Amino acid sequence: MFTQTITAHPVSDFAAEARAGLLKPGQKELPSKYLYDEVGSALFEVITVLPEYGLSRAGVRVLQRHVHDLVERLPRPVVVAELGSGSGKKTRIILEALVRRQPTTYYPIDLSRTALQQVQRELGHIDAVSVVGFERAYLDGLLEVAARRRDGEHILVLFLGSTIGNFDRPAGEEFLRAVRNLLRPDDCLLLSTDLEKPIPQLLLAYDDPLGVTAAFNLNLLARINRELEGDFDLSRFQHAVRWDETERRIEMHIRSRQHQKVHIRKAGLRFTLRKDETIWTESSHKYNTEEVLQMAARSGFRCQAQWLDQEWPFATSLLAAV
Ligand code: AVI
Repeated sequence: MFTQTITAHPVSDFAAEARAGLLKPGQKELPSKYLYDEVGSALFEVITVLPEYGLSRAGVRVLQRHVHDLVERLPRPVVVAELGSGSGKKTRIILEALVRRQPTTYYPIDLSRTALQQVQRELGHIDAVSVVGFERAYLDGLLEVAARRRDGEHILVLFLGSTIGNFDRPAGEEFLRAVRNLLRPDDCLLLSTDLEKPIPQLLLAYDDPLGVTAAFNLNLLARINRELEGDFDLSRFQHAVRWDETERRIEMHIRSRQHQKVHIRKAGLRFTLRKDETIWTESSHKYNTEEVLQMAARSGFRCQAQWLDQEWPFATSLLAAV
């Protein structure tokens, strides 16, 4: 076993991004990446086991059923880079199958040090797997993985959990293209996408009766209070979820229950919210299988296989760089 973390010291731009989003004319916004501090990541882990949120279990089922087919289709030798480190459950399925074929280096790439530490605890004990975490933005980390590749070695990039759904569609495609540009022909991308399903089912998945997703969302305001000396009174806000039919996405918002003023000292920001005004915190786009193939082709990949979950419509696609 070998584990290592390559750390970065990025200048915190949380204050600047929060300020820009909250000063936006029209719809106020906060970037969804800030949902994942230590509290947010722990709440997200709970979301993944909620009965109403079938997405994570679908991703696990697809891998459990098809991992041998997946491993057979990979070029060799291959190192594994993961964009976002997740809980390690899905990655474990892949790494355990892969090490039967070859010792494997696994590079989780995540801005969250806590997430990297967790994945190292979870996966660092698999025999013949070396874990080298990169505390970086996805593309910066992947660039470093590519720079470390030895002659003849291929890269398998994992982008699981339908994280691509949190990008707007054009930005998601742009991101896939940027990933492709860091790869060589025959390197692979394993891409998971949540598929369209009945709207009431989706609304419940993002507004669960236990209120875990609400807590996950409102934690963003609590985080601003903790880290940026904000004075959000959480009792004056509520979680709100809507389906946008045109964009085919779930939107998560935080609705102001009343007219109120907020001060965020470290962002140098004072602003007002009207009653029922919302702050948009996340989008979660839903796809169809054909659209995933087209998006992949336009970004420089050919689809080698696409595996589906029937219980909770969900696709995991193995894409090879052309
Ligand atoms: C991480 N991401 C794919 C989740 C999603 O479904 O969009 C985040 C999430 N937000 C609320 N529940 C889950």
